Amino acid sequence: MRTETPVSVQLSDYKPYPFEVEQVDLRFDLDPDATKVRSELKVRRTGGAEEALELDGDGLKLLSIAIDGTPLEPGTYEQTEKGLAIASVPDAFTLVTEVEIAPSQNTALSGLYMSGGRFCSQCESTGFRRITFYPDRPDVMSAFHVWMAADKAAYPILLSNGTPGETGDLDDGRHFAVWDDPHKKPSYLFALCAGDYDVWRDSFTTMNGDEIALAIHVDKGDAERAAWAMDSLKRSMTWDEQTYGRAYDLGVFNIVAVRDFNFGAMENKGLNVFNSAYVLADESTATDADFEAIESIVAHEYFHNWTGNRITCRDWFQLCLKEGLTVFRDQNFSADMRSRPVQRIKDVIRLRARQFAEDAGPLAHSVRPDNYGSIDNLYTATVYEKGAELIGMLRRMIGEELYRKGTDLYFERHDGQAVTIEDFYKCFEDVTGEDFTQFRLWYAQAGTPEVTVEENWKPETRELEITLKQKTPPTPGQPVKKPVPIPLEMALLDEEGNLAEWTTILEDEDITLTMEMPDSITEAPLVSVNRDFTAPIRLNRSLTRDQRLALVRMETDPFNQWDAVQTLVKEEILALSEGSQAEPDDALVAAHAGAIERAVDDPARAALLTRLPEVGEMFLERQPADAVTLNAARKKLQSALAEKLSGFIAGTLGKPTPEPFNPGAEQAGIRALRTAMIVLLGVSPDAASADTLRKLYDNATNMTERLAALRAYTVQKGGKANEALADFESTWKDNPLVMDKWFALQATTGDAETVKTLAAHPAFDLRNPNRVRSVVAAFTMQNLAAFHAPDGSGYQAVEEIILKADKANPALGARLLTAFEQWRILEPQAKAAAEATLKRLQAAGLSSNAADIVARALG
Ligand code: 0A1
Ligand code: ZN
Repeated sequence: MRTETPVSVQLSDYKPYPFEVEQVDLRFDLDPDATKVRSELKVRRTGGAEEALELDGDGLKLLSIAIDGTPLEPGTYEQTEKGLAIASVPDAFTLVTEVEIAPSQNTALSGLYMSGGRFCSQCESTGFRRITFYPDRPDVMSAFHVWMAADKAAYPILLSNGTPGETGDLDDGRHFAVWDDPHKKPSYLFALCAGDYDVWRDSFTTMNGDEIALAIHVDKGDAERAAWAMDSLKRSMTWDEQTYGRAYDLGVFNIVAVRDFNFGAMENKGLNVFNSAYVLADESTATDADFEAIESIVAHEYFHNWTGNRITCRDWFQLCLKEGLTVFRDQNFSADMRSRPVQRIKDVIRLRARQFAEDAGPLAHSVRPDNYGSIDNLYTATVYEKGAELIGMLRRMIGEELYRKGTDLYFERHDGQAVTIEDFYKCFEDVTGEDFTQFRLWYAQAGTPEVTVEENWKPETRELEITLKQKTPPTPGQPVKKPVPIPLEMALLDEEGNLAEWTTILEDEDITLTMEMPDSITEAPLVSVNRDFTAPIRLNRSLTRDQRLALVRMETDPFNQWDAVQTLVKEEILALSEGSQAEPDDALVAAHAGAIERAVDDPARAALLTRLPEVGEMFLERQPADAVTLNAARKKLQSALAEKLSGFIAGTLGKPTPEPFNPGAEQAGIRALRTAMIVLLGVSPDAASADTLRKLYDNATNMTERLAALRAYTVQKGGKANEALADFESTWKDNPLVMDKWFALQATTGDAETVKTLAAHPAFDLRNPNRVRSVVAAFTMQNLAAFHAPDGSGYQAVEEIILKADKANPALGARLLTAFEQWRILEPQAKAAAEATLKRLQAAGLSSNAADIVARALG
């Protein structure tokens, strides 16, 4: 196989499609090996008379083609690998094509494919062209009418977008169903699912009084495990009405859970398709993290109905228009359902871990890029998470009221349209009278701005001068950056609390603020910067350890209080890893432990305070990065913390876990603190801790604690934990989602040999993305010391698996390869081994998606 790097697509090349598709009629004759798709398109010319009709098509077997009932003669149309072109067409006409596809052969999971013996589709972003010939671009919106037929016994439930119409029986044991979607939509939102499911049903009455039938379709026997997803859906529907004034707009809302899926879920109009990992949950099989993820992903897909579906993207460069805004909406939903400060901390952890790393490496790109090689590779932390941060900054700068006015105007002005980031910001310019030209630089410039804070206290005048400077580092293709507007919530603190609070918008390269203190203030107050993480930046401050300790004590902002601990701990791990300090500083460990103990009344926050920055986060701080040394230093500090907290750990775990189980925030917070203590037990020098962990594992009443105990026990006992791992496997071998956790647990705590053993396990399945990710992504993203082992063993362990996965499923292969994005900043041995691996992969032949990642990584 030859590696082909994709040709770059440019935003500046955008041209409107020269035709309108007024109506799409699709007829599916479903068969796993030979599905026939008949498409009837009512087309009207909107561009120049000379324009040819060009349709996308990928891997389709064309059976027939006709315009206005007349079959096209060979030579009057051209069929290529990319689609179909008809040079001469009338101004208004009906085009009918018939094609054949083989869903059972579709391992890429894009287009129409089989999963667990059922038909399932995935069309974002370019899957529809694998189903039929069509202008497969988001700015072509049309009304879809679908007729489908399938074997009735094997596929009793037939679903598509919109509302159900006629159904009936056909010859040969087949049956049919009709679906009509009254809302015009782009092809990427088309969906079709057919199979035998168990269904969890409910209903919802909208604020307009409309009754909506809700249904979640899952594997046989799993219906009750969809109850939490259903509950989350109803709360999302209420929240969108109350917060954004948006009601649902069809009589039915269907969700289908599938085992084989490339992403988390997909917002197809009226028929969301979910990775089953984000639908199914109960206390014995799912962790609190799973319950939380289900809640937020169900909300995310539901919110897309307005931000993505009713108003969509003009082209894929505008992906952040729907994704950044929808992530921002789901984050705020979660904050309202749970705890706002805790949600903020979790969002920032995710942003720093994934997006900051992306921004600092060879795959860096702007939130709204102006070119891309492969669209599948644009579903990134930058587009999603940084995109959400930008909406958050916008809201903070204009205030909640004007933000709501702006979104109201956006929904009113652009309903039914495919638009751009500029269209979105024009709405906010119109309601505020402000100019967002400079703010939009955030969308165009890649890289994380670094803000340096300098403080100068003048005791004689009691003036504090604060200088803020911004600099965005160069990124591939963008050597020089302009200043962006950075809203920074700030405060001055002393032992009594806040002396002052304000917001500064740093618009230029630097700014100096002078604060005059009253007579009573004789010492320099502490400055609290970027409270609540108002801007997605990196802060650069040279504070003494005493000042950092004082910040931990005095911070009044919950986010910054947590972050002060993180910074302190990060510095300590770096010092330990660099050998400038042999053992953890006792005063620091005591301060850390004290902060945790003081937060005990808010257990979710206390749990977050026990967290030590991950190895990957420290890669950004000191380079070249040595994962092995950093990991050892981190563990040393974690052990010292465990020792210091031994009484607190025993006290926390000595209390019974809350019963009966409830997945809500209150109980989840208590379990979060308990599992944080279990993690610490796993690294505790106390000889009895292994026995305690084994008991916690055996006696756990929920998966959150059972899994945490098994993991900590594995960390503590190493190879001697096999018996417990075998016990878990024999209990859960028939539950794929729980077995994914079993694979991931070992991949994140073991080494290269562990990965090889897991890949040879009979239940390892290269065709199932969840299973592949549970071994490969878990190892490469959450076990950096083993993945970046200087002898290259970690790279070797995943190389073959990635190559094979990529052959079957390019989207999966490409995503797994992003783990190599930090290779350039590694210590010399790992760096050389990573480079050699990337070059070998490139030479071995990759899909064009994967080749795009590797070419940019090697860049
Ligand atoms: N729009 C979905 C994400 C998604 C993107 C691509 C997919 O297949 C290639 C699937 C899902 C979301 O934001 O949830
Ligand atoms: Zn989305």
